[in-house]
Amino acid sequence: MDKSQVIKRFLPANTPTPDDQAEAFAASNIALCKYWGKRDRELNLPINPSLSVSLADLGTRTRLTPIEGKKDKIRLNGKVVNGSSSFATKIVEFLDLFRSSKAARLQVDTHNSIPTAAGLASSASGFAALTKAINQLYGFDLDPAIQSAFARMGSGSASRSIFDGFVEWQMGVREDGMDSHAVPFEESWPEFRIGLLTLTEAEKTVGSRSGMQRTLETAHLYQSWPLQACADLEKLKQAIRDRNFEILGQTAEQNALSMHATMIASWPPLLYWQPESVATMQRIWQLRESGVCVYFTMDAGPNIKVLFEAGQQAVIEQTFPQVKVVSPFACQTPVASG
Ligand code: 2P0
Repeated sequence: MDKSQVIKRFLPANTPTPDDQAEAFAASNIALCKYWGKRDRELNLPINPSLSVSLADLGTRTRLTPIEGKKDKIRLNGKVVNGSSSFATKIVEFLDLFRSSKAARLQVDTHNSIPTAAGLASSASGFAALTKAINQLYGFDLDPAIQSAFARMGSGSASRSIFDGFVEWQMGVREDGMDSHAVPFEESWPEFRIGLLTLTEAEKTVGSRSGMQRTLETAHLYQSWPLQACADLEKLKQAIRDRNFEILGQTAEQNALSMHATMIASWPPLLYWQPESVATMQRIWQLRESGVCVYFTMDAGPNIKVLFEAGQQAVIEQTFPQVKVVSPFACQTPVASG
């Protein structure tokens, strides 16, 4: 099914007059149960459900302003982006899903607060912020679950970045994918910490999109992945309900290593690890042996995200002086009663 057909069913027949400006922020997210493999590449429908936690104020802020002229203008972190670059093309193609060919072109100003060197994908927060900004600009007033399904069509992991805190991306079963969207959890976990470790600046040679497709097509080991992901999702949900950090950490670490096992078993092999990645994993396992409750997760790159609770922050900062510690739930203020 074509994504423009799916989206158009939820929009007014004529593109509404846009506001003078719209601006939205979406946080980046780190999956504790990973998304790896698609059952539909046009709509980015996943083979397995996933679960993530958002990265507080690390993410993307995007402003849309209608302009005169025939072409959209894109700026990334204050710098003009070449209109024929893949970055600009992806944004314009996404905007076109929501407006008629006669509608005003837009100035798109997008700022990432994610340290680019940390190798954190900005496509998740990027497409989520863009979806929210489009929703505001045209006054669509779409339900957040629908915004999540739309953001997914830009990039799968963007479906999760529509929400904050712990988030499940339900895989869904419908052909049009409209039941494949994220759902936020009520639970928060103020002591939860994620340590971002930038281990190497080495460029990755294979992106997630083609990497997951290669794994699906060539790794026999991949057959077991959906089963493992579904089991891990349930364990993680229970661990969040129980605030059981050990079970959460164990499950997240094993899930990430299992995903990497399927990548390594692909052909040509996909090994995102660098020597520094392996040394860091071993350092974390040593810390754990010595009684520190610390785990890790990794995405399609060489860098490591350390998982721990506030009580372990001093020892983590001592062990990894370059770590950037994120508190996913620290900014949440309790809702005033009465
Ligand atoms: C995740 N990753 O769950 C997994 C773990 C990378 C490894 O979601 O093709 O950029 O745009 O749907 O969302 C990265 O995949 O891929 C990703 P597309 P996306 O965070």
